Amino acid sequence: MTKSIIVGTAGHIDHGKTALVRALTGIDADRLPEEKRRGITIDIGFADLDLGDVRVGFVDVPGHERFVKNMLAGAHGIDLVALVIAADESVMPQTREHFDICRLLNVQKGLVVITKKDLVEDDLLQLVRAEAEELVADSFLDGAPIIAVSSRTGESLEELKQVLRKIGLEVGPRSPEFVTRLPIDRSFTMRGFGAVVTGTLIAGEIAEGDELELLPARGRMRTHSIAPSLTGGFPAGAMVRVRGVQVHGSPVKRALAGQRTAINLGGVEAAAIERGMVLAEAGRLRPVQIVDARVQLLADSPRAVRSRQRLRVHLGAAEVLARVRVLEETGEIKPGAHGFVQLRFESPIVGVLGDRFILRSYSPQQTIGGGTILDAFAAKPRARDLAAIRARLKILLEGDRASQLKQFVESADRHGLRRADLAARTGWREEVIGRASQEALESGTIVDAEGVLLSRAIFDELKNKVLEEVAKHHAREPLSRGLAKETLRERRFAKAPPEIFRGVLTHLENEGTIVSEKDVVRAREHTRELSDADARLRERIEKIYQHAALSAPTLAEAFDQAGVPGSAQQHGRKVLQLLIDGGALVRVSGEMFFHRGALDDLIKKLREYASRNSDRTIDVAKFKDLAGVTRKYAIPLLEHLDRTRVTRREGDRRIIL
Ligand SMILES: Nc1nc2c(ncn2[C@@H]2O[C@H](COP(=O)(O)OP(=O)(O)O)[C@@H](O)[C@H]2O)c(=O)[nH]1
Ligand SMILES: [Mg+2]
Repeated sequence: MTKSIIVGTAGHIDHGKTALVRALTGIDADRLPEEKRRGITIDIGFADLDLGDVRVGFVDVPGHERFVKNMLAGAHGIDLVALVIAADESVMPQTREHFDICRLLNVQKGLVVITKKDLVEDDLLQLVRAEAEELVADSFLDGAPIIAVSSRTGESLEELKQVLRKIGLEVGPRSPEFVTRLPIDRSFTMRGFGAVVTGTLIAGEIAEGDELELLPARGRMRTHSIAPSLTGGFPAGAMVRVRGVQVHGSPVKRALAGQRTAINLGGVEAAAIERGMVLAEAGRLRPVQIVDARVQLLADSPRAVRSRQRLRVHLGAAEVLARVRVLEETGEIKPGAHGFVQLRFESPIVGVLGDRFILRSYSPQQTIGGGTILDAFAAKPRARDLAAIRARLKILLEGDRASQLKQFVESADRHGLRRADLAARTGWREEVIGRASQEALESGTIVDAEGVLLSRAIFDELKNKVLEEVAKHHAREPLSRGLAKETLRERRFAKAPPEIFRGVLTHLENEGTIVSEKDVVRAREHTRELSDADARLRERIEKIYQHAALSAPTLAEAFDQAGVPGSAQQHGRKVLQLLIDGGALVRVSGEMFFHRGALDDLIKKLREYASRNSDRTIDVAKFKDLAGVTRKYAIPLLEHLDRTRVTRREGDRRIIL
């Protein structure tokens, strides 16, 4: 199988990057008319080279300092860097800046190509080689091949290809643990096809027919229906359909992680798509605006980073302005130092835990450092919480997946996190989230409440709150069956997802500390112990209704007969409720109650009546006769029978079921 790798050029302007790519591939990566006219690279360009078992996609970048932002749009997803140094000029400012950028983006491998070998004598070439070695010492390129070539004469190009092939074979596969993501570096309309976007597929796969999400949505795009509260108020992305996929200029069924990819999209106009947007597996990633990160400043950064500074952040193919809040006590991060910061972006970005970015000063535009996103759903920090925030960010930076997941769950506090929320923070695929949460659950530090993960400490706190509320309720209302679940939810779980409420209750029930009965919960040991007086009152009320049968008294009459004084009506109602809860009395409407026995007799009579009448129907007059009640009772009784499906109304008659 052929392996696909992406090689980015890097280096100072006019050092022969584009010429090198052309000499290797035969393709002129300077595709813009302005580039051809001026003879310089302005934007990233692409070419590809077949080396048998390795297929190289080149991203050729501009070297001019004014176009570093364009260089960054191409540099983010590369496997290898070809750091180009012209033999006649040696190391120059953008050689250093591009190299710094590669280090900050955590590029892992590469090589140094000394170009224009034909222009210099051997001793000068040795000097340039020495300078190159010095530049890359103690970096990822320390010990990497340094090859001198001439794109003009073709000298050593074959050797370079073989070295590229060899390093290419050493490049590890892209991690299969992340959801599909393609930062878009170009979009255009192709006549007859519609919108086409290109980019480096940094994770996952994209196949013809896939439904993907384009984020962040802008303008009038048809957006995905996710609750805005989940995205910090932004619409999530726009849904788009993959009409076709190309890799290295040929149509393929599916593109794989690590390939330069062109995608023909349906459902969106090219004009609505901007460089920096992201094409991703639908429903997994979300646009965000406040991000906690760790940053590293270059030793020769012209400035420190301080709170309130406005910086340019290059993330994926995007460049977005952000305001910094330094989370270190000193309030600043000095050149050469690292530290934690919060970035407040001026427009939404798409980023997850571990994403690398580059920081450039607002004006003049200079690369000052780079960083790693840790929490893409950060909250505004309070000064007194800074130490705790840093401790937390340190775990996100250094911890394993289970501890990172636990950190996210803990900071979600009482709201807990669903798996989709974790995907939006990490970009992890479902299985990875499953494994990490399994591990965290087994360690007992988090709890799964019906699919919502929350910290064990919060869960226990909620459990205690429930027990407390239930106990208080029993103390206040000893005659009540229990506390209405709805009241409990409103009181303690108003802002939490319903799963957490249900999860806490289920947990307490399984433990056997509470019992849930229909719409109420009670403590397991709660019994409604009646005083002798109340037990006798209950008996009296029941008798009154039993004797009255279908000529039921009003509540006032019943209380009167039972000897409940006006001042004890509240108490009388509670005792009455016991009869209702126990099933002896039935509320037929409002304050009209009947004894269960009387209703059962009535139903029996109705059924006998039905068996004597072939049409099984009865009208109100007949019903009054049969039941021996007045109209005042007949209508509520019939409506009750309709509701309980003993009868069914049909016009002014009832069918006895
Ligand atoms: N003599 C010589 N000239 C070269 C070589 N490679 C590039 N050049 C010239 O150097 C100039 C800049 O090359 P270009 O590829 O555009 O540089 P880039 O800005 O790094 O992309 C062009 O005029 C090239 O023809 C080389 O190996 N030998
Ligand atoms: Mg060029």
